Amino acid sequence: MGSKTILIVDDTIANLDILVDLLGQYDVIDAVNGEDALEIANEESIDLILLDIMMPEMDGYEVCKRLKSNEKTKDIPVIFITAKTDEDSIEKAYDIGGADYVTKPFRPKELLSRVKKELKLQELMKELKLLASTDPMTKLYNRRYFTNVSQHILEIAKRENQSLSLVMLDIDKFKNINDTYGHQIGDEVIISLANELTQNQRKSDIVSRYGGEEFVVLLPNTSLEEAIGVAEKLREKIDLKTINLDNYEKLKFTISLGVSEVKVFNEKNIEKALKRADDALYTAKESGRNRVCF
Ligand code: GH3
Ligand code: MG
Ligand code: MG
Ligand code: MG
Repeated sequence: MGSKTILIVDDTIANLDILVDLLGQYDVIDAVNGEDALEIANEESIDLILLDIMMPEMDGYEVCKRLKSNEKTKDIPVIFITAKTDEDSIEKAYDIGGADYVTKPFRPKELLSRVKKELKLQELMKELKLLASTDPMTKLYNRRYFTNVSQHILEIAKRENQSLSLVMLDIDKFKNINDTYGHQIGDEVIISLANELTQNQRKSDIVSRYGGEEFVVLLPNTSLEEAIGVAEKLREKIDLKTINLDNYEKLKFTISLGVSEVKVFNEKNIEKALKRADDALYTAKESGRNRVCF
């Protein structure tokens, strides 16, 4: 699980001291005002925030609102810790996305237990997100995640005035591989292709398993010509690759690829570009396989 980092925000130094002491088993960072807290949350990797409400300049509610409206900090759980005990304050805290609410003077063991519970929930949430976004066999992003994130990447491309391209690829005559060597070897072929795809990607590229033996790579800041180059390199790499089976047999396979560029300023999502890549992939299959079309 690794060491967890907790950000404590309170304008009263004495309160900070008590909390830092109490949470000694964790890595603790403290902040005496909202501005500093927001900056730290944005720059450091924070697992949980303990947030005072009554602070000069920016109060805890405002800090929480800003945390929740920032993509980078919106998932950090916030436990309010405050002298405000009225119902309306509590309701408001939860309404704006607070995870828990503890009143001062707090009971140390209770607060520690709530902190532990929140960190545990956060851990489970991360696990769930990973499960929901990846394909267990290849560890690549699944189609659902790909569709979500592609929208986000298209918006960045628009904003930064950058090109955006797609490569769709499919293993050639994969049914033959399954029929000849069995499903399990077929799985190994899919996994080894997935590994090649991730090894050859740039950090910003999104590689996803789109279907059974079909993959899509989204290439930010990449023109059609450049994407064709990427696709051709991949095709060659796989063409030259040999998989050594346990029985010393050697297995070779090829892929066909379709490339398209997203019309960043004319298309609302990547659907049309996916269709063009799919059509190009079909052409690659029809014209003999083991080739790149666009
Ligand atoms: P083509 O060159 O036209 O693509 O021929 P193909 O035989 O590869 O045809 P197609 O793409 O339609 O076939 C895909 C096959 O992949 C069918 C399915 O049984 C198999 N398949 C899909 N997912 C998996 C998987 O996870 N593991 C294995 N072993 N096989 C899979
Ligand atoms: Mg205060
Ligand atoms: Mg195929
Ligand atoms: Mg297929």
